[in-house]
Amino acid sequence: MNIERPITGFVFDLDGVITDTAKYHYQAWKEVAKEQLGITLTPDANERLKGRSRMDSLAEILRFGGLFGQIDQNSLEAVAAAKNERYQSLIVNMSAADILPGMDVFLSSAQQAGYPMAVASASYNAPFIVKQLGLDNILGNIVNPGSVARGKPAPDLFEAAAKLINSPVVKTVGFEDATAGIEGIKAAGMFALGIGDPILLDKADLVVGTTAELSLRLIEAQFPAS
Ligand code: B16
Ligand code: MG
Repeated sequence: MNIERPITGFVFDLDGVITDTAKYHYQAWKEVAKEQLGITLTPDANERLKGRSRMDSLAEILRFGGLFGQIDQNSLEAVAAAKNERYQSLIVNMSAADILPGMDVFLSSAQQAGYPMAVASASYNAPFIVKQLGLDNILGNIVNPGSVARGKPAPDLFEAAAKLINSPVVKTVGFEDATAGIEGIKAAGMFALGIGDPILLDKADLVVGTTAELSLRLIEAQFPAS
C-alpha cells in the first residue's frame, strides 16, 4: 500500500537555523560601515539585516545612518564587496563544530526518514558554508539567490527551494529564525517553523526556542492533516 506522507520536504534557512553566521555578518558590516561610511551600526539596527540580501542590508544601514539615496551605485557596490571580503575572511575556518546544537542529529534523522531537503538562504556564500560544515551530502540542494527575482520577505527563495526537491509547497516545512523569512515561508504557502523568540516570530505555525528542541516527531505531530 502506498500511503502518501503529509510532509514531502524540508526547506532550511542557513544563517540562524543551521549555523550562526549572523555574528560574522554583524562584525563585517560594523567594521565596513564605520570605516567607509562613518556609520556606527548598533545591535538593534543589525536585527533588521537578518535574512536580507547583501544590497538590501546595505540600504538598511544607509537608512539607519541617514545616508540613504546619497551614495552612487559604484560606491555602493564597492562597500558591499568590501563587506563580503571581510565576511569571507571570518568564515574561512568554519567547521562541523559550528553547526547549531542538535541540528546535525535532526538533519541525519530527516535524511534517514527519507525527507528531501533544500537550503533557501539569501547568502551567495551558502554553498561554501554548507561544505565547511560537512553537510554537503545532506544539504546539497541550495538555491542560488541570483536565480530568483526577489529576496526575503518575498516567497521566491522558498518556492525555488521546494521546486528543487519536487515538494509541493503546501506539503513543505520551512525553517527560519528571522521575521522576514517567516513572512516569505507563509507567502509561499508553506508550514512555517520558527526558531527563536515566539513573540518576534508570531506569524510562524510552530516556534521552538532553539534548534536543540527540534525533532521529527514534534513536527510530524504539529503538521496539519490534509
Ligand atoms: P551574503 P540567510 C542571509 O542568510 C543573512 O541572514 C543576511 O544577514 C545576509 O545579508 C544574507 O544572507 C546575504 O548573505 O552577503 O553572504 O550573500 O539567513 O538567508 O541564510
Ligand atoms: Mg536566517
